[in-house]
Amino acid sequence: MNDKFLSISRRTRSTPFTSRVEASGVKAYSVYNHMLLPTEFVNFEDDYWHLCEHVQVWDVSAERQVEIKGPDAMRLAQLMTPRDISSTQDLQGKYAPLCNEHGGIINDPIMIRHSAERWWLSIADSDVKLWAQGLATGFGLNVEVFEPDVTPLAVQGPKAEELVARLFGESVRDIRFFRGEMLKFQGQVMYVARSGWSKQGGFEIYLNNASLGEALWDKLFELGKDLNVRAGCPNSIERLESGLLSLGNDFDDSNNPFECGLDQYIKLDADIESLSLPALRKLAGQHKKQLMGLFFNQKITIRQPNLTVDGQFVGELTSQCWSPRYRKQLAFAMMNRDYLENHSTIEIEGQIAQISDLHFSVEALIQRGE
Ligand code: THG
Repeated sequence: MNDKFLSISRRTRSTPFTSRVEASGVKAYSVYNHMLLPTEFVNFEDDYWHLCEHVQVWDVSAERQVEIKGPDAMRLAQLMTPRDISSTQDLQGKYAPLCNEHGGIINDPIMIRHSAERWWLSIADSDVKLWAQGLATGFGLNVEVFEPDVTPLAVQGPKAEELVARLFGESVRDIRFFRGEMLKFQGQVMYVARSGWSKQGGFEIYLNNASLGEALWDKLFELGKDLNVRAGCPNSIERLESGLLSLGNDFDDSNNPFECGLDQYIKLDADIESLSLPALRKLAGQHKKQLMGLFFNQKITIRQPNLTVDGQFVGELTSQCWSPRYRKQLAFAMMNRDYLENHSTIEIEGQIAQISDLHFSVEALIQRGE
């Protein structure tokens, strides 16, 4: 599909960093949570190599926060997810699927605990605020649910720690994965965590005062000049290589966490009040589909998402990219488990793909010299 222009209005929200993103030469946007999300700067491959070698600043404001505040905040947060979040520490984040009463996935946010009575859900692209408000009303909970003035800015790449340490001080080096600290920029105290939607390492700065957006961006670029800092964005090559899933692309509320390989984030025997756990206990092991990785030894753009063998539907392609590092075409596909039982390859448009888990067993790829 050719790229088309996007009409931007208050409904398609810009961010506190949009002026700087534009000045950095953004090539394309997506709309995510009704907000602009940059998707490309130089080009996917160039952006990819730069991310893997240097440091990038990403405007991920579109990862909106849904704040749950009040005496029943902990109860509502736990109702929403089948992950046991009872042991989460203050300023800790947990990646957790949110599921409905049938086990379907509503969203896959990072759930951040500020205190038992104050949680942020740092959401992927679906209207979690409405869902949470509906649950709060239905269950008669004493909470407020709203979207605060918070816009995450991610700093990602091997030199991210150095850049964030220059901005906030050496203490950031001690922050562990998915933990955070309250740190100060121009007198404003904000949440800074070691996280981000890449596996190149880095931090996310949850700016909580939109009027400081341009100053924060400019400071990072001033401090990062000799680190070759550039504007970037979640990169589809890096995220496929890293096995990071994208709601709306790879799965939606017609899928359950077992189908998506998110079993590890669910505790079926937990003694918790979770809306989806009763359904998920029944679904465990019964799922008919499984999200898998596919890789081809040659470049191929698959145009038809429905995968068939001898006229039979066996799966659906959900994401694909060319990996310049492994020189493979990578894809994710929601495959019928029947097919997976006795096949480890599939022929698509005349080319054979190996079927792997979501992490592409990258070491195995290298060892096999494929
Ligand atoms: N950062 C913040 N908010 C977000 C995202 C983010 N909201 C939308 C989207 N990304 C949510 N989805 C994910 C998916 C994966 C991860 C984070 C958010 C992730 N996963 C690690 C992994 O798969 O290895 C670790 C998960 C774990 O084991 O705890 O980081 O990126 N603020």
